[in-house]
Amino acid sequence: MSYLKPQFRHPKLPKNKIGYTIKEYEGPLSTLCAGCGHDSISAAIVQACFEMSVEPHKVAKISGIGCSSKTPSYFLGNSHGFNSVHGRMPSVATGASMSNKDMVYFGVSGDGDSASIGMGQFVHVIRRNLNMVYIVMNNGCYGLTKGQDSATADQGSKSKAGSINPFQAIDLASLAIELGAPFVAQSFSGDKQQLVPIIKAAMHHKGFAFINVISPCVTFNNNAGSTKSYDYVRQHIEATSTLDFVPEMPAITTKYDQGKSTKVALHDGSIIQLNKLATDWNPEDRLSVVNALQQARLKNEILTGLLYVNTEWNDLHGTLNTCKTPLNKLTEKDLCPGEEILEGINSGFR
Ligand SMILES: Cc1ncc(C[n+]2csc(CCOP(=O)(O)OP(=O)(O)O)c2C)c(N)n1
Ligand code: SF4
Repeated sequence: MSYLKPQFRHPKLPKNKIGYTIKEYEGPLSTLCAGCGHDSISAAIVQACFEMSVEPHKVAKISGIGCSSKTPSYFLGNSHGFNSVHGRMPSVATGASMSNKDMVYFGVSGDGDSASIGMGQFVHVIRRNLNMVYIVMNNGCYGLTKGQDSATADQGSKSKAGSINPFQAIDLASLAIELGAPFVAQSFSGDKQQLVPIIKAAMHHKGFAFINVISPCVTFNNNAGSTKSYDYVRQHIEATSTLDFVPEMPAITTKYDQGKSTKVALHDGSIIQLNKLATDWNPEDRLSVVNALQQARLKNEILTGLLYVNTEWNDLHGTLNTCKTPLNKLTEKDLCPGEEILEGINSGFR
């Protein structure tokens, strides 16, 4: 295997709205195992950022620890990144976002990173509705430490070593919906066609956007008996919808109706166009989504697509009424506005 990524690209690669080719969004060669689902998710993030014409320096990638958390080293090489501590990505993302709300924040985590050591951080970042895209690359095991079962491994599933998992699985998508996450999607690393528009919609959603992506670990959890293997997922996947994302259109307020299609308008006028496949499911009704997820679980199916969306909720900046200007853009005059103004502020507290 070569450890040098070829630099050559076709000279006529298509350019996006800001004049960049996809090369500007790629990163160095991945050192993950060949065939790891995580690399496909990285490729989907690169594609989504290219298509959204986001300026790479306006993106921050923050991760915890694990093979999944290593991936930000291999995509968006011109963006900011912070590979933090196991399970602590959300608090680092919160700090970064509080100091600069003008960036797109990608939080990248694994099922071990989010559903065990980082569970406390996961639930609280949802509760606070931080404006970020939170991606869990979910392989049902701790890949980096050689494949121990994680808390999302399904009860009864078999590890490569042959042991049966006796514990119930934590369903991160259901949990996120229960906790009030305003955007929850689920996908499969092998389905770029579905994943790319989901990531684009999540980037434009103002508030917490959670994407649980089933991402097989080819080295430790791709065996018969695993419910996170490529074969199992391909046989049990069930899409709620197909979707398309249309950025910055004039606001359309059409509501969901009898037909098979739903349009969801985001804050900036962008549109998520959903073509419903599941009949008894409404992505804007929490109860309907919880029901659909439970039904799927009973049938051992993995429901994918944009599961739930609510565009009405205040994100953390809105709730706290934070300063509009990124802290690094504040001048000395902004920070020390003078005695008179300080006196006015102080008297407001008396
Ligand atoms: C505080 C701490 N505890 C334990 C570990 C060991 N450790 C490293 S990665 C990992 C789990 C990774 O699993 P997951 O988040 O699912 O990522 P994957 O490697 O499967 O993508 C663990 C337990 C650590 N690095 N730090
Ligand atoms: S050990 Fe598993 S999760 Fe880690 S890089 Fe290899 S295939 Fe991917």
